[in-house]
Amino acid sequence: MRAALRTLLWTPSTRPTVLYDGTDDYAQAGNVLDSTFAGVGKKFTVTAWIRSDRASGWNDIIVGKYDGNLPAAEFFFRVSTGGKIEFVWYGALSGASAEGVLGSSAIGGDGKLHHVAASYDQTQALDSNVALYVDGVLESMTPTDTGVPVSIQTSITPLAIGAAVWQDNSSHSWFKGLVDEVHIYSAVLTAAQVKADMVAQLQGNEANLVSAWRCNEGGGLTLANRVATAVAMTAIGITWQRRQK
Ligand SMILES: [Ca+2]
Ligand SMILES: [Ca+2]
Repeated sequence: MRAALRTLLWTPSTRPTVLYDGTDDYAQAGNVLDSTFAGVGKKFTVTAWIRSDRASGWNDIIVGKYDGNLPAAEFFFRVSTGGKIEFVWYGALSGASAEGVLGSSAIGGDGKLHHVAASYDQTQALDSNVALYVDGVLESMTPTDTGVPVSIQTSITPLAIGAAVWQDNSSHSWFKGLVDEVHIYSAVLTAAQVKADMVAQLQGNEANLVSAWRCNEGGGLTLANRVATAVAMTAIGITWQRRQK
C-alpha cells in the first residue's frame, strides 16, 4: 500500500500537447504577424517542441505561412527528407521571388521530443542572418539554397501549425506527430535564450514575445494564445495527448 502510494507520488507531472495525424489535421490563426516576419529590418525567432512520427518527411510543416504557389509564401519550419529540420523563407532577390533553406542533421522518427528553434535577422548579411537550433544546440547558420532572399515578402497566407494552409483555405503538407509550445519572438534569441525557452513557462508578457500557443488546453479545438493581445489558433481534427514535464 505504502509502496503504491509512493509510486503515485513519484509519477512525473505531464502536460497537454497536440497530436497531428499527418493526414488532415492542423491549426490556423488566419493571416497574422506579417509585421513581425516580412519586410526590411525584421528580426524574429520561432520555437517549438515536436515529435516527428515519420522517419523521413518531405515537406511536413511544423509551423509557417506557406502556399504552394511560391509568391504566396513567407516562411515555414518543416521536417524534410531523412527527418531533417529545415527553416525555409521566401522573398525578393533581384526582382524575382526566391527561397532560402537552412537545414539540420536528421532527427525525424526517433520517437523523441525535440526542441527546435530558428531565427532570422534581415539586418545581417547573408550566411549570418539565420540560425537553427535543435535541443538548444546550434545546428547551422549556412543556407543550402542558392536563391537566398534578402528580406521576407508579405503574403495573405494564414499562419498554421501542423500543415500548410493555402490562401484558398485548403490544407497540405501535413505534419505527423506532436507539436507543443509554439513561441514567436520579434527578436533574435541568443543561444542562452533558446535554452531558456526550452523550459520556459511563458506568461505572455516576456520581452519580445509576440505569440505563444502553449497547447495546454487538453481538449477542444482552440489553441489559446498566452499573449493577451494576440490571436488563438482554430484546429481541425486534432487529438490531445500528454507529455512529460
Ligand atoms: Ca502544452
Ligand atoms: Ca484527422
